[in-house]
Amino acid sequence: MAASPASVESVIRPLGSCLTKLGFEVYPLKVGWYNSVLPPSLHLPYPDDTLAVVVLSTPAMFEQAFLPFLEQRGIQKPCDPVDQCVRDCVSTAVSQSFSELKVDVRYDYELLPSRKPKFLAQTAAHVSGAAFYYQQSDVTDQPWAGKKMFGVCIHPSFGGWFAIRALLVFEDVTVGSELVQPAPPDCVPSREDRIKLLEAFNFRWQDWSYRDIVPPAQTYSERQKEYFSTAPALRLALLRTWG
Ligand code: B12
Repeated sequence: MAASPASVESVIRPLGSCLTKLGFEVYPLKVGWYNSVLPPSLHLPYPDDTLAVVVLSTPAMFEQAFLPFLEQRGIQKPCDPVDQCVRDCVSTAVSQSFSELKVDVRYDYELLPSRKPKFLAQTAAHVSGAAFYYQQSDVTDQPWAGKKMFGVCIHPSFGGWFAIRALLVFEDVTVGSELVQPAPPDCVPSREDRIKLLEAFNFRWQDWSYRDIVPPAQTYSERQKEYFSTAPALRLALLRTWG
């Protein structure tokens, strides 16, 4: 595809129309927005104006994509079934919509030979405007006395009830000033709530409470919660009990 002002729309529209109905969301970004906040060892090896798209799963993905996927395909060991489903949905959308484009698809669970993640999902979500990434450094006068606290993204509609699944880099699509970087909505603006959020994410993520730091439009269903709170090694057995 030739670089043109229509490039962003002509990528986002077909991708969105395949993936939205399966419970995903897609957000465009420029590689330069991502690389500018990271050290060179974590850069994506593409020019700054290259178009990329970050893919999130919303609570609906479980019922709209995952359960039908299991029904049709069954369980293919040894891969994680949700990862398999996401891979299937994303690669089908990419090959149906962009058979002529070179697309570098990176999943959240993939590692480089250096053992670093293939992309930093939270940084990508933040710079695309999809979900604010609350990091330790976003809290003034920190109460944690030098302890490392992992950061967490919060989505304006789904709070913490979502996941960041993939980054697609459209290697030959260059975008110019028509793609303006949106600021992610700062839905946890106060210091007290940011402390509450980071403590819930780091110390008790299993109780789901960090996900409700803003009132969510939709949360995971009971069945989805049961699935994700089961240890990965026991999930296949759980799926079998669902028939
Ligand atoms: Co985890 N995990 N994880 N995880 N994990 C991910 C972070 C992710 C994104 C996976 C996903 O959605 N598919 C989610 C978080 C979703 C969200 O943010 N809303 C996730 C989750 C949900 C969890 C768990 C709740 C378990 C679960 O349900 N899956 C727990 C909770 C944490 C806990 O233990 N209490 C969990 C646990 C873990 C462990 C196993 C502990 C490790 C280590 C955690 C960590 O390092 N953050 C873990 C990993 C490794 C990951 C993974 C695969 C990579 C994260 C990583 O290594 N980052 C990601 C998926 C992915 O990204 N591919 C999921 C590298 C570090 C160095 O990055 O701290 O962000 P960083 O630092 C960079 C930024 O600060 C950036 O530069 C730094 C690098 O130099 N930067 C930026 C600098 N300045 C600026 C400025 C701005 C503005 C920005 C945007 C960035």
